[in-house]
Amino acid sequence: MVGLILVLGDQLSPGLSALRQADKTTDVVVMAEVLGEASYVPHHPKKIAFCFAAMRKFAVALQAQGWTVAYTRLDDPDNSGSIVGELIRRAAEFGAPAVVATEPGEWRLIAALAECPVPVRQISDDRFIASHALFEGWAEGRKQLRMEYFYRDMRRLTGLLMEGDEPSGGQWNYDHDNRKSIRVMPFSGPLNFTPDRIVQEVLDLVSARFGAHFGDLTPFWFATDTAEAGQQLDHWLQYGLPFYGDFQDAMLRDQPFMYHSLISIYINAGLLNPLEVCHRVEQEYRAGRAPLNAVEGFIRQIIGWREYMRGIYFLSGPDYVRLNALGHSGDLPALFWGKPTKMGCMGEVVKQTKEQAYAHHIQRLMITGNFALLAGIDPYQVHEWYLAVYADAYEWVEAPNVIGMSQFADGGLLGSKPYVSSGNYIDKMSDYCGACAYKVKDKTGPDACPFNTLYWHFLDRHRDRFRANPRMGNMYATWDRMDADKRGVILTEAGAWLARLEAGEAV
Ligand code: FAD
Ligand code: DLZ
Ligand code: SF4
Repeated sequence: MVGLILVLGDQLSPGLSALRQADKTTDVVVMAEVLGEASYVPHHPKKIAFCFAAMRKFAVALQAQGWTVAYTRLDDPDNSGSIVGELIRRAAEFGAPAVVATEPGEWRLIAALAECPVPVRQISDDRFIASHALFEGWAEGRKQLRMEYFYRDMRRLTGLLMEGDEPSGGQWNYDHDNRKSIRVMPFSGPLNFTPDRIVQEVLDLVSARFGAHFGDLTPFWFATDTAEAGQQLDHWLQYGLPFYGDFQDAMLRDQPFMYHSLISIYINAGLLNPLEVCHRVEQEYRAGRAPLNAVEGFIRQIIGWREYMRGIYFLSGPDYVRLNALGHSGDLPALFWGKPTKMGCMGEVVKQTKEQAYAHHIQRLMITGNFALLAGIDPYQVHEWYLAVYADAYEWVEAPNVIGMSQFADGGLLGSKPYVSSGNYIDKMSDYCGACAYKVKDKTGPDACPFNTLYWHFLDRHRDRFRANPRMGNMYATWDRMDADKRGVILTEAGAWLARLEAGEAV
């Protein structure tokens, strides 16, 4: 009897659990480009193009291995527009009574498959190191779910950077070595792949159908299959990794990529395997080609943060994205969609996001995220923006990063204090302030950097929640020591600035 095997756009791994348990001689693989997935948030055109091109190439590779693939293109006349619709259609076409799917990375789709009239058996996605059961077991009974402790367990479990029972170099975490700023950028960034025929066809389609979405479709340079993604990894291991740790948090104008690996796009879609990537990175350390702070820093991001974020997402349930612990209700300002702003840092990161569907971690956390938090924007709107604009964004990883880490909307489940800063931090880590209409050194007055006044406004309006937080005591002590008149001026100026932002002024 024919069985259907669903492969989603972020499940492009030959070793996918649903494929492993299937029989190529009888089963049919279903893959579908559908409007529902491409537009439930207005995804960046580069992200849609990447997804469709990688799906088409994966389907070709499966066929070459002897699989029967029922592939629906977006413009196929019979396309029903949704994943469930395509399963119903293909079940009727092949006389298949049931479907097997690797569990999707989003509650929305898990629920849709559970309600599909053709029964769908959802099996676990074992491309991750920590299963749901492992994470639940780790979380059980803990008052606080701190990534650092989870990460140590992942090091022990995988044996990565371990010397027996001890961490390589004697320390678990070398983050304090990873905060250097930089003013000149010698590394030219990721490899650029010239679109081949398949990619070009997809670009034409995306341009015609999704041209109105925020973001530049071209130049399109992403890798779109495992071989190309592997080339990008090799390139970065050689030229980027050795410096990755030192300058991980640095930001420069017109340098969107710095020493970052650009592989989240490929790992999240299934083109690269996270554990294999970590073993390659460890090898660079063992061979003396990359320093420990870089290698540990990178491995922590993958087996620590990435796994931990997924654990939090599935532990917290479908309502997690609606959390709003700080009661923020401002609308997402138009400047997030590229409307003019006088803030150099925000203008730069949004421009780069529009061009590349990429921003590195500190840009996401300490520029756009920091700003949205200080300005009191509704976290759900912030979440939808991040999910739409970044090529690596899928809800299981995006939501905990945005709702939890960046917006503190989960009330501190994930982080012990909010990631907020004044302009001083941005000035230290970037060259943005030098080209800004505002003055980062001005604390008040017409030219004062908005981050400077908004920072105190945030602390002041959330005093009841954060005053007793031991990690924030110094900030409140500084605020309380300030002259009362000065505090009044700061709060008045911040309020007026926010009112102008809300009124749609190009502030
Ligand atoms: P590198 O700096 O080279 O890092 C190496 C790898 O570590 C990444 O490829 C990624 O797989 C992993 N990683 C690093 N940090 C994290 C993290 N916090 N959570 C999960 N994985 C991590 N990452 C996504 O993959 N998708 C998202 O939608 C996403 N949204 C984010 C939103 C916010 C507000 C913040 C602060 C972070 C977000 N991140 C997200 C995490 C991080 O910014 C990206 O993984 C990273 O920028 C990807 O670029 P890279 O591959 O060049 O990363
Ligand atoms: C992101 C995305 C897009 C843009 N389009 C499709 C699609 O047409 N078909 C598909 O199978 N998957 C797509 N995806 C990825 C899914 O949205 C993703 O599988 C879910 O969000 C779960 O992570
Ligand atoms: Fe951003 Fe303020 Fe610096 Fe301007 S001065 S770039 S607004 S931090």
